[in-house]
Amino acid sequence: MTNRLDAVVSSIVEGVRNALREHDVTFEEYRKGFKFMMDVAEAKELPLLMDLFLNTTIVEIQNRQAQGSPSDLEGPYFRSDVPLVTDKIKTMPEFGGTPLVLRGHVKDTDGNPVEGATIFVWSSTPDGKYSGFHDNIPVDYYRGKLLSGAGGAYSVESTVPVPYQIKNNGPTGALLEAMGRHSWRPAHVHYKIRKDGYKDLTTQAYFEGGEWVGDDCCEGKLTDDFVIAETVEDGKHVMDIDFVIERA
Ligand code: MBD
Ligand code: FE
Repeated sequence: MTNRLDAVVSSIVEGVRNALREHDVTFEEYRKGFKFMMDVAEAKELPLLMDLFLNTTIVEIQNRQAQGSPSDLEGPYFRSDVPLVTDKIKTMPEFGGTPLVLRGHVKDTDGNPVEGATIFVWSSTPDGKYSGFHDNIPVDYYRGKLLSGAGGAYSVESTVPVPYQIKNNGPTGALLEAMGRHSWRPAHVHYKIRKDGYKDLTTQAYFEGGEWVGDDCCEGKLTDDFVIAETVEDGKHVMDIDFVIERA
């Protein structure tokens, strides 16, 4: 019997060793890298660092086999302790922001509607912050969970998010800057769809033509499926998405 853990870890170590050899990495550089990892842990940025470099690869592997909608990064800002919302997600008037209606259906892989699925949605404030993480914005703002109703339909109103920048006051952002890379993600809405008997679907949607779409610092958006051409109805932007979830 082969030991999968040994196989995977040995390959990872060998890959890293080859990179060190290829670039004749010195002791001094090695120590800097070491310190960087200690800093990342101390700043609690490990989830962010993993999203930035490796998580997309796992998503890519999963999407190769997926029969339902494509997955995307969960990102570091998911919270499950959010209120049930039926109509409007709480937003802060002082932030302004354009109204955004998120609507569509949840279906199974045979095209049948799925009622009673929980749909977590979360997105940034109109100034690029996440509630529950930044600036003491309470966790019941700019996020919520909905239930799909008759015909698998869901609909809720929030505000249009903006591109998100990984701040360079932490080690991860500082690394990107030192590498000469940008640290922007295109504006996006996060979704997690959960229903007993089905696999969780964690994904994101983007705005067609939006800044950084196709040039995401986290290399998200592995598929064009959820780059959405919004429509505008009565001054409200509309992001209309049908999600297909797979039986567990
Ligand atoms: C985000 O908002 C995000 O969604 C990801 C994947 C990484 C950093 C910030
Ligand atoms: Fe995000």
